[in-house]
Amino acid sequence: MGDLRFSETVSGKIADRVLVVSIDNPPVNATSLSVRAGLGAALDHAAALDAVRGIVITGAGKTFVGGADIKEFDKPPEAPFLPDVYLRIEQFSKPAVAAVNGAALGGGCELALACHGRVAAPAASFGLPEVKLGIVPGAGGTQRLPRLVGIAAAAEMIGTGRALKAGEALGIGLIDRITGEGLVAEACVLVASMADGELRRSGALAVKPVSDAEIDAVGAKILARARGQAAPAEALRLVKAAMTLPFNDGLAEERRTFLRLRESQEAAALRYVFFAERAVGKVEGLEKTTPRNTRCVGVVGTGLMGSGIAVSALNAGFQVIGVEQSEEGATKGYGRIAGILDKAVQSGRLDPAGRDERLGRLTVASDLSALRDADLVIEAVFDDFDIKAGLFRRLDEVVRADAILATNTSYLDPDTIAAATRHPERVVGLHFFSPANIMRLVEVVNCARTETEVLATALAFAKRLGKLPIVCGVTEGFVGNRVFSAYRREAEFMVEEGALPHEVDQAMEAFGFPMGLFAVCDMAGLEIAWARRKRQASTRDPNARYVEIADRLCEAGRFGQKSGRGWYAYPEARRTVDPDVTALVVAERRRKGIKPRSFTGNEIVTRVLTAMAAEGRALLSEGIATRASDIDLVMINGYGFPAHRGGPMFTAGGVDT
Ligand code: T1G
Repeated sequence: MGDLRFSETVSGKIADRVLVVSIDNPPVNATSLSVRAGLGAALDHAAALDAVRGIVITGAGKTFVGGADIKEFDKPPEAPFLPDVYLRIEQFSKPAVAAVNGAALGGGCELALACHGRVAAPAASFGLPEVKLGIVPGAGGTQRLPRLVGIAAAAEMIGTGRALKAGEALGIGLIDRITGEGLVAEACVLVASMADGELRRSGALAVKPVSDAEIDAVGAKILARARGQAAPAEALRLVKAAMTLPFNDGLAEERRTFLRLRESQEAAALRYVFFAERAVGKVEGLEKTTPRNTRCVGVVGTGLMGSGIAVSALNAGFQVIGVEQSEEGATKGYGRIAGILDKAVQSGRLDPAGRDERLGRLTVASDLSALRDADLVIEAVFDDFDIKAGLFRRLDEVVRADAILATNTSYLDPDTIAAATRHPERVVGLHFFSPANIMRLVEVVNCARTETEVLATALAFAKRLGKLPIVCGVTEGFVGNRVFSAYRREAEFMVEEGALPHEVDQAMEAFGFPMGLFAVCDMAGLEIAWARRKRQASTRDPNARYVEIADRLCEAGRFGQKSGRGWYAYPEARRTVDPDVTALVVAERRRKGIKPRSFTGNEIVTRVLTAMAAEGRALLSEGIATRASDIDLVMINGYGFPAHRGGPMFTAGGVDT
């Protein structure tokens, strides 16, 4: 941008006696060493020129500054250090104004906070997402933000790591103004207006004290969601410390905490997850493939899964045609989808205009012929082979030759479903997770005959839904359910050997899972898995170890929460350890002549993780999964594996971090 070069990534130019500094460090203007050095040199330049009455700092491209360079976190920090550069900006004798053109996250938001004024474009956003990386802001965020916006707002923002849009940032006093036109020019005007006045240094502002009760109220929700992670609690502690510690002491304590957490296993795990998520879209063999254009999406079956899928597609701007077996079914399906949108309006996540606009792109018919112009058709009907194969055969007759057929099956073999059609090359698996309008994960199943362009189109479609698409091959249960089955198998082995179901669940919940395995099974219902086990009985390897406790439960009519009892009992819907289950387990051990033993929580967790990782390695060696990190992302985003543990493959140490 500018004709003045301060480093490889920082340049500037003087306009109307203001030094306009631009950070240009693709892809997200991260504050790597070159940026830190460049900002320092820009300050030197502005300080040396009397003609310069202030500086404006902005970012090149669509991002202001995406934060510190996360790739540098595995290396020792190098000077100039970010806190020092920002302290220089804050202490600068001439006004410094941030012209925030896009995302100002982490160190980017802290840069804006260190300036004496902040002007934002409407598309700008502000966030301190460090807790999502297992760390805390390390360049003044925990001490400057509370001084600017108040303790409670700062605690909420830093504790959750959520990004605020420009409007909300203006509302809480984080920025001074929003301008649609001439962002840098507006920032220069603000510099000029400050030039002769007292500069507003965030660090020097008084902190309005709040009661412990007020900050604990904000903290309670954050800590509950943290599930044992260290960073959110540390972030809250530092924000609270802003009320008692002098600014520089607060900065020093923040820096110590940041450097300590940066070395932690949790931070290493969350960094791994960050880059793993950015890798999912890079699929070997698809680099040069252009996805087909998808505008109109068909969803056959608008029950629990289908209605969620339809809402996801509507939220992403697609035209959606749902199909049910009857007029009555179609009316119900439409009602279910509209109901989900209504709930979003009630919770403030959507405005009525947005709902109406989405419903304007929705039709639910009772005849498959309504799908003749669909670009992509997803089936979400009952998970039965004959039903799905029959449906695909009929769809084959109805849809355009270039239309894609996707199956949402969880356990059936999509290759055999594809083989039921005349064009198996246009069949792909899109395995959503319930509720499909909420859950980020989609397993994109590359079937034996799936055409490359079809796979690329399915992947692009899932990305447009804002999902985390993980490409995998065909095997029973794909990646997620296969690894989850290994978890269930090992858990049942330990129950047979002496642990009780609630002990296993307690250990996994202490490890960070929101819910233990047996509680999850009760929530999902035990009868579907039972039916599958019975179907598989004739082909099961007689030499393979098989635990029959779950069968005994089902034979006793214990199908889980919906029947009021399963692995647990649910009086008043409260999960309760049931002595009948303990007795049933003891009887099964006695029947098999097993002498029970006790298990420590650590042993339970280790056995489960080892089994999951072993299954993961099998999936990699079979070529079902292409990256260990994909397996970890599936378990984190589909099965509650705590992200701050990195996933089964990461914890087993089988991955490159
Ligand atoms: N450092 C290094 N690389 C980064 C990066 C970062 N901060 N942010 C993104 N990338 C890479 C990413 O890996 C990908 O690479 C490419 O940029 C595009 O990313 C002191 C210590 C800014 C909203 O947590 O949220 O500041 O795959 O696909 O969808 O207190 O990136 O192309 O090779 O996500 O347009 C805090 C992280 C850091 C923000 C853009 N900051 N980034 O989204 O692109 S800690 C964050 C994002 C910190 C200070 C502390 C998003 C984005 P590749 P992308 P996008």
